[in-house]
Amino acid sequence: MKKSTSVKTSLFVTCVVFLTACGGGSSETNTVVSGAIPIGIAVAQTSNVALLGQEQVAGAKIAQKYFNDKGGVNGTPIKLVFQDAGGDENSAINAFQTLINKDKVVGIVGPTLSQQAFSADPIANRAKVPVFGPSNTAKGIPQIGKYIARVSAPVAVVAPNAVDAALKKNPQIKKVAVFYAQNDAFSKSETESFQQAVKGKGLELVTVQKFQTSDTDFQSQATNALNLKPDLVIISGLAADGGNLVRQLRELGYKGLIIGGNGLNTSNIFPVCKAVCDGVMIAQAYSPEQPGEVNTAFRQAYVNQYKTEPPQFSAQAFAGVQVYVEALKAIDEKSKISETYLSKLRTELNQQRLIGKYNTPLGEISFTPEGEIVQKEFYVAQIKMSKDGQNGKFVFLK
Ligand code: 1QQ
Repeated sequence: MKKSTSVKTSLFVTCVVFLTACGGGSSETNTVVSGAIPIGIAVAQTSNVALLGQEQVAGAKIAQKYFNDKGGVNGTPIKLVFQDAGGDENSAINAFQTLINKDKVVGIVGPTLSQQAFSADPIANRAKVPVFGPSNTAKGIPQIGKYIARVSAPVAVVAPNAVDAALKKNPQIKKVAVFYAQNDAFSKSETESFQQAVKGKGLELVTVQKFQTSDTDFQSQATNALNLKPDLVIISGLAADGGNLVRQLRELGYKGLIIGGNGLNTSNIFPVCKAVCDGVMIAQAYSPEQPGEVNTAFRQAYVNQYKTEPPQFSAQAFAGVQVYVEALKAIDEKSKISETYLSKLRTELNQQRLIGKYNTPLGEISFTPEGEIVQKEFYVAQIKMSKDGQNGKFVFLK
């Protein structure tokens, strides 16, 4: 045992001194992690998408403190390395490349949008660096490659719950108008799931209206839809556009139920639609009431810091970091991480993470061999705003 370790160490030294002797690009990863174990977080810290991404930063940071306080990876702390993935594909690609090549992380949690994941994930996959999509819910994410998994349940599993809940609230619903952002992969995927659910319930899909995530004026689409007298509107877009669309539908006199998709799943839409955010229903892959020990600690830490209940995107980012930590512990128990080449560690981490069961704030989760999350519990919440539109909260429906 000892002998093979010292052979490995001397090979490592040789590679560092004579980089080229170790053969091209792969030599870069013939290094070992010394000190705190770097995990990359590549989510949106700027652009409109930061309305969603800032909740992910919060969740990841709480996870870092929680697990390091508990001893990290068998005594070695983790160190989150943040690179801003912005709101578009290029920013996500740059963040991934920096994390992979410069920061030499063992794995990545990111990016925020599926639209970004379809461009950035193949880069990590080729570099053999594991990725957890923390909020990538479009169809096809784990199928991007062997190194791509997600902790965010797909739209096909989550979205239909909101349609069921809307029908429970108002069994008279017959006509449904659907809106979606046609320049966003997640929105296109989610609207498919919503439209299927609507048809599956025998409801009439009276119109499908398209917009762009960069739009601020929805008058023509909203008017077109409202002329058809829908009694349910379903929106698949992101926070800023989605919030504006909700507001304009109400300003045009729409009184029926509105379902917002996952892109509206943040209190950061409250300043956009203010009082008329009230009543919007959104399916959830997380509930603050989840009774497990880890969620209780996560919830407490979040409430202490932010004075409000933790949102789904924070819980999912926490779960991504958690699974890495627990998988790293399992690896380290078999052979010391501090003596394992980074390239080998990344591959082992990719395999190990898919094997375990994890008690996370999302409840117990595990993964299919392809990297799809297996999660048991889903919820639906409805936004409740104060009369003046200054404060709001997500009320979970029974
Ligand atoms: C995706 C999403 C986003 C709305 C999460 C922030 O679900 O892009 O897949």
